[in-house]
Amino acid sequence: MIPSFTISKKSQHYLALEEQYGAHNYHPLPVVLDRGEGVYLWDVDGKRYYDFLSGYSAVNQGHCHPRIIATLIEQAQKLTLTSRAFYNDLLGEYAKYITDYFGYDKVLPMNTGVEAVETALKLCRHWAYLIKGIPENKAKIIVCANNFHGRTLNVISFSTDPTARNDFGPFMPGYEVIPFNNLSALEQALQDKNVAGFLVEPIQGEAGVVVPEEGYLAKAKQYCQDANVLFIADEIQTGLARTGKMLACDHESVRPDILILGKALSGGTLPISAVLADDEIMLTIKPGEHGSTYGGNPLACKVAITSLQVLKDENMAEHAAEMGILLRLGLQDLHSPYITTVRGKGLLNAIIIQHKNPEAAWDLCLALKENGLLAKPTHGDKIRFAPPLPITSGQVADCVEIIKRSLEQAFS
Ligand code: IF1
Repeated sequence: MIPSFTISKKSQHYLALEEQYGAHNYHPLPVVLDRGEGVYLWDVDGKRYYDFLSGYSAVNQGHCHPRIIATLIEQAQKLTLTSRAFYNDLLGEYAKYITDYFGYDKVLPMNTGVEAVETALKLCRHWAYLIKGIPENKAKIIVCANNFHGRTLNVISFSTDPTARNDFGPFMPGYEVIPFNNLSALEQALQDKNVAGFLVEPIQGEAGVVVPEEGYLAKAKQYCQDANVLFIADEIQTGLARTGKMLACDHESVRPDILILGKALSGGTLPISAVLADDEIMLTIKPGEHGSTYGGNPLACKVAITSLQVLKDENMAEHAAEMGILLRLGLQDLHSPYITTVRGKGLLNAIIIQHKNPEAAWDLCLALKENGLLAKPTHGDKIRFAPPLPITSGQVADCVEIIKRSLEQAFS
């Protein structure tokens, strides 16, 4: 059984405030955090934890990375927002930096991940009508079952998760859902001449870190190319060194036609997202056809440049690949009867818990919290293990030990 845990008076105060005055759209683990540094988080009582969620992969560089924070502070005291009604001295510099970094002609800067997904879908439809010549309002975009691309009404229109879409209708038409990691289903769907794009997560994060078979991405890209359909990669969670390469698509040398980034593009400091594409696609959107109040603001531009620089300067992709192997081996070597699967790439990993108690994954996360490691279940029986990328081999070993002890406590 999990050790009986108490919530301190101080923590209860914060939980009560959120309960009373905040929407109840989450069910967080009962821990109240007030400081983060590197791979660590501290709660209001000064207890230290390993962060094994990394803000859902928004904190790849580690909490409050000194170089990113220094840039944030310096620029925040100079100029934060001009709007796109005027030019500023950073958007052009950032646009050149990020397009050189990933090898695309242009970038369209947005804020949240789902805004970038919406932008990519609008670009895809525009390209379909203006370049490919699909009849007006006939463009179709293929997506995968168990996808997660955000929470807007358009994006949940193609979600297959009842919790994400029930009682939010009516939904946006123009999407076709096929099984993930199924090339014949994609080949079949691409027979339709009105297909404009294929939107896919290279690894399905929310679905529980579902890694497709080797070669899936490369073949999917080839099928799309043969059908004159845009391959759109949502790398919001898998990108920026998380899976052991700068992009998860790099594992198969796949170059998406439209690349979507978010989360760690700011190192966890503020919402920054980006859509990258070449001119044929990007220039279909003309002045006045798309925009955002904060998109491309000078503060975001400066922070994003530093966030990207840090990933390369500290070899975070290579390090994530090595630490991911250590973590998965450590978890497999536990030979726990309660862990049926250990899977992932780089430092995007998950375990699947098997136990008669339907709350087993939640109970394990409570035990992990008591033992100084923060993680959260996804879809019931899966627990994502995704620490910030600077984690050391010693810290990985320490965390495997914590997981071992917590399994014994939670399920003994
Ligand atoms: C929540 C999930 C993760 C994403 C991918 C787009 C977005 C996300 C691949 C939208 C965002 C976040 C959203 C947050 C929890 C978290 C999440 F559980 F929801 F699915 F990471 F797996 N594409 N994922 O993962 O980006 O608009 O949020 O910036 O909504 O609960 P956003």
